Amino acid sequence: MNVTKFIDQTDSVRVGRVKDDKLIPLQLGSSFQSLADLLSVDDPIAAVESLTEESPILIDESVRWLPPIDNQEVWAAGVTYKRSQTARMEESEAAASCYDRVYNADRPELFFKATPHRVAGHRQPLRIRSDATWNVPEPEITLVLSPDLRIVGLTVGNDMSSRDIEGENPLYLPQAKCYDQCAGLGPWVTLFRTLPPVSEIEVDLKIKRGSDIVFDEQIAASQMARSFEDLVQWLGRDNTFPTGAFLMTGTGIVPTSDFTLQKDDIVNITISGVGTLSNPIVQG
Ligand code: DO4
Ligand code: MG
Repeated sequence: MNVTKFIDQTDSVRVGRVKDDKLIPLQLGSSFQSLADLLSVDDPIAAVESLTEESPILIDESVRWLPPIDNQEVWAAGVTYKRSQTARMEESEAAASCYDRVYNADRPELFFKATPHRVAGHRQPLRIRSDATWNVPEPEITLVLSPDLRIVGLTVGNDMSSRDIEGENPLYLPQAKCYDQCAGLGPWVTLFRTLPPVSEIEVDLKIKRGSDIVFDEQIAASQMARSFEDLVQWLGRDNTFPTGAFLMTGTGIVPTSDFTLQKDDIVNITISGVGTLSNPIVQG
């Protein structure tokens, strides 16, 4: 089951359920006042099914998607795939041993990625920093966590990164990662009672420039060096999330060092069993 947020014809923010090619507005009531409320209960699927549905809208270009987030924090894990480890070690001699050690350590790299106002939804622009020259999207399976840190669903995540800033000095990581429009989430949250086996999940990144596809690569989630559950238990150590959280689980796809994202590129990220998140890129 897929649930999301969008803006309706009266310019109101709504919660909806996506079924095939239809977006079905849901009537929230006193028990559930937001999407985050639905994601917080023991059985979010049953909670969504209990809501009154309005007339379905045919999904076309006119749908105004919003990211499926309310006031949760967005966190991210890093260096969870071999490819990320080698790319970071190439990018920065100074930090190479940090990345090498974290890949093999018990404790993962976890960092604060974004507050909701820095997050873009489906078809909304993502930003390249005006002071950055080497930028990439990072396509990441993103865990949707309830306040008690159960994984209630998955969404598609884009952890936009400025590799020149990150590579200059590892202490610049928060600036390379966290700025306006630095995170993509959506188009919806796919709710699961039982998550699909990791062996069945694939991540696909395609970057379009004009009419050309200038980057096209896939990675199997089974290449991840850590489990989702392990990342979540580290995130939850002495750290509470009263309204839940989103956790990006790291990238296994990093373009070669001669590639940088450009203004007007379109980044399409597909996670099998979830959907495709598409964002145009802006700069300055
Ligand atoms: O330490 C750098 C960031 C790593 C990251 O974002 C990733 O591996 O996805
Ligand atoms: Mg990342």
